[in-house]
Amino acid sequence: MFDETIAAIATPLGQGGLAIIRISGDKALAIADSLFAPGGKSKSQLAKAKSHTLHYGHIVRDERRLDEVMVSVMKAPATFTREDIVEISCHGGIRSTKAVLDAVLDGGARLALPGEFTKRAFLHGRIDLTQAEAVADLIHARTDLALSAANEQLAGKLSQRINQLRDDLMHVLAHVEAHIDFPDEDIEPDTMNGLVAKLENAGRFIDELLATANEGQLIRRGIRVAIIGRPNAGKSSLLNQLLGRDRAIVSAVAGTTRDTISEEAQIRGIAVVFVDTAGLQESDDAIEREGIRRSRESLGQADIVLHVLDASEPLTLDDETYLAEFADNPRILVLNKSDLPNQLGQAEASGSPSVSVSCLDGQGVEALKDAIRNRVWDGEITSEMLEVMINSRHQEALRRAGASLQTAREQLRAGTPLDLVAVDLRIGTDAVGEIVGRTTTEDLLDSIFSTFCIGK
Ligand SMILES: Nc1nc2c(ncn2[C@@H]2O[C@H](COP(=O)(O)OP(=O)(O)OP(=O)(O)O)[C@@H](O)[C@H]2O)c(=O)[nH]1
Ligand SMILES: [Mg+2]
Repeated sequence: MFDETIAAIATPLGQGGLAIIRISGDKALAIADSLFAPGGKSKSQLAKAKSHTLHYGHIVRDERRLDEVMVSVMKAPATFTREDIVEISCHGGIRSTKAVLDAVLDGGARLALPGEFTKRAFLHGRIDLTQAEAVADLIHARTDLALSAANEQLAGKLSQRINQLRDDLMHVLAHVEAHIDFPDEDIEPDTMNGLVAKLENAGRFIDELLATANEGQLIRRGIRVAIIGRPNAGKSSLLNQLLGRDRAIVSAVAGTTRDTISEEAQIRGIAVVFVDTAGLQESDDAIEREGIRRSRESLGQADIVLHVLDASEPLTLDDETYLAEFADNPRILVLNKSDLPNQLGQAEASGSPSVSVSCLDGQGVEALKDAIRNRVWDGEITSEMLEVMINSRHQEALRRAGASLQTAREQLRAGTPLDLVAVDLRIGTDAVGEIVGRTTTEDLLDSIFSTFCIGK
């Protein structure tokens, strides 16, 4: 299918214990043999070796040893790309790894594009498109939940459901198309009811899948949480508490934090980027103004706002301004300094949950973590949920499919000519097929695989 043999360094660039150079394609074995001097007792060529075997030796170029290596030989078709694959494990130095890669490229391989190994695995039918995406999700997973979801998708849990859906739709389409050829024959009422029921089931199923989109985004991408409040309320102290380490400078001087500070933590299984801000008050100072601009910017990107109030003091005008300003944001009021006598009373803010904490001794911080988690996702995260977590590409395709299938269903009921019904049915079926990659375009594949790393 592909003429070119591709190669890339599959491990991160840098100094490490090992680095792996991956070669895939018809010439993989020949190229490796042209560079490989077997060591130890074995003198046999890699091309003659059994599949899935490991070989010790040296990479030699112009009679100069570049590196002492282990070479794995994996012959088509039982490989990741379904092509011959050779993987050279070198010492993980930047220079030596580059030298081995250069030798492989000069030997006739081409440098692989991002995700090109996985793309070949897809184009050769080894995995479908949702599984290819799961490979990227797996690499990028930042939490255990994201990892589990990626593993389920890689195992084909989502594919199975999508393929079943597509089969059902193909069945309806085949019926409808068969009757287009015999316009004198009406579809029997019973059959017609059966077809409409199938489309109704498909619509319900699509809605169920669509309902997992938010969770999917949340698990894969995590959320951003901005910490705001007037100077000295304890924003930086709260950041440090949530991270469990001393990240931001805390002091009794108002206006300590002038830049925005973002750090990621895992909160109840969700990746959360916390952004400590510099406050929002008017200022004449140029640096402070820039800090305020950045605070506003991070507020715009935040999924949740943590509004910190100093509960040891009565509510100030600034507090009230911010309370009013962020009334429409998903927010949690953090009543800080609970170790001191309360002067604030219960902060009034309709609909916003509030949590009392002390950043001095950590009291209430665990309850705040629960509140953050519940603000974005109230309910259990079950293992069934992790099995299907659609991403935004799947969501978009399912929406299109849902709309076309609904039209087709209404037309079918209304007795619209079947050739018209078939058009919408086909659009819907194709949209479902896009998810697993039965129907694709080069643009779609490019947009998916370009997000991969080189060597994957
Ligand atoms: N007693 C008590 N003091 C606290 C608590 N949290 C913070 N403080 C103190 O409040 C002062 C301000 O804390 P910061 O965390 O620097 O407050 P901030 O909101 O980041 O302040 P700016 O960066 O200046 O806007 C420091 O002296 C902290 O030690 C708390 O829960 N209890
Ligand atoms: Mg601060």
